[in-house]
Amino acid sequence: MLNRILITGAAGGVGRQLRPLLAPMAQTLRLADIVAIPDAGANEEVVTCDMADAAAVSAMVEGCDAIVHLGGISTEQSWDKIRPANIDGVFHLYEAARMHGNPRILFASSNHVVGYYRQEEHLDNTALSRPDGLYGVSKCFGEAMASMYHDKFGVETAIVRIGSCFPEVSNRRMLSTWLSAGDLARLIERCFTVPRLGCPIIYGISDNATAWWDNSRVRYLGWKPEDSSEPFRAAVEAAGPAPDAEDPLAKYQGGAFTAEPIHKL
Ligand code: NAI
Ligand code: 15L
Repeated sequence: MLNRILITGAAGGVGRQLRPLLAPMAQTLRLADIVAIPDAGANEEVVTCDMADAAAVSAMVEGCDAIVHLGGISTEQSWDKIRPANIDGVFHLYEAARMHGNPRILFASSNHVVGYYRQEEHLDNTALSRPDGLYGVSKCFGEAMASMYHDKFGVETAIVRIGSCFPEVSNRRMLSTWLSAGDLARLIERCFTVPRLGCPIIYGISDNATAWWDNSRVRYLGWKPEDSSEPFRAAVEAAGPAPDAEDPLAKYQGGAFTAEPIHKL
C-alpha cells in the first residue's frame, strides 16, 4: 500500500468518481483543487491549490509518493484560461515532482490530442498527434513535458489519453470512447505498482465493442479493462437517429471539439 496519493482536480467529475476507488490503495488520499472540497473522509486530507502557483504546487506535492493529475481546464476554452492551468500548471507539477523524490504520475491526457483523426482510423500509441483545439494542444504539451522529465530526470508517468470518463454512456460516440471509473482505477493501480513504469502512452477506454484505439504496446502493464459500453447501446440508439456521416460527431475521433472556434474569452 502507498503512503499518500495526491489527486489534483479532485473536486471534478473524474476525481469524485475515483476517490472511493483509490482509497484502498493508500493510507491517505491528498485531495487538491482550486475550489474547496468540503466533504473529506476518514483517510482524506484537503489542499486548496491553484496549479498556476508554483510554490503552492510544490507544497502540495511534498510528501506524496504518487500523483493522479486531473486538475486543470478540461474543455475547449480561451488560451487565457488554458495557459495558467494546463501549461504553467503542468510545468509546476513536474518541477515539484523532481524536487520531492520523483513520485510516479498519472497524467490525465485526452483523446483530443488525436481528435482530428477520423473515426474509421485505428491508432496505437505511436500515432502522431492531431489535436483538435487549444485544449488538445495543451494536452500535447503535457505529454511532451512528461516525456522530457522522464528522459532527463527519471520521473515516471503514465500518459493516459482518456476517452470519455463519465458514469454513463450518453451518446453514440461514447460507445467507442467510454472509460469506466472502475477501469481507470484499475489502470492507476497497475501504473503505481508495476516494477518499471517508464513513460507510456495509454488510451483510456474500457473494453468497448467498437474502439478506435489499440493498447497492445502497453500490455506489460497487465491492465485488462473489465467494463464495456455495450450495456448502454440499446438506450443510446433508441434516443435518436445517428448523426449524418459528415457531422463532426460522427466524422472525427474528437467529435464536437473539432467544430469549436478559437475562444477569445
Ligand atoms: P473537471 O473539469 O470536472 O475537473 C477538473 C478539476 O480541475 C475541477 O475540479 C477544477 O476546479 C480543477 N481545476 C481547474 N483549474 C485549476 C487550477 N488552475 N488549479 C487547480 N485545479 C484546477 O474535469 P474531469 O472531467 O474531472 O477531468 C479530469 C481530467 O481528466 C482533466 O485534466 C481532463 O482534461 C481529463 N480528461 C477527462 C475526460 C473525461 O471524459 N472526463 C476525458 C479526457 C481527459
Ligand atoms: C475530454 O477531454 C473532456 O475533458 C471531457 O469533458 C469529454 O469532453 C471528453 O474529452 C470526450 O471527448 O468525451
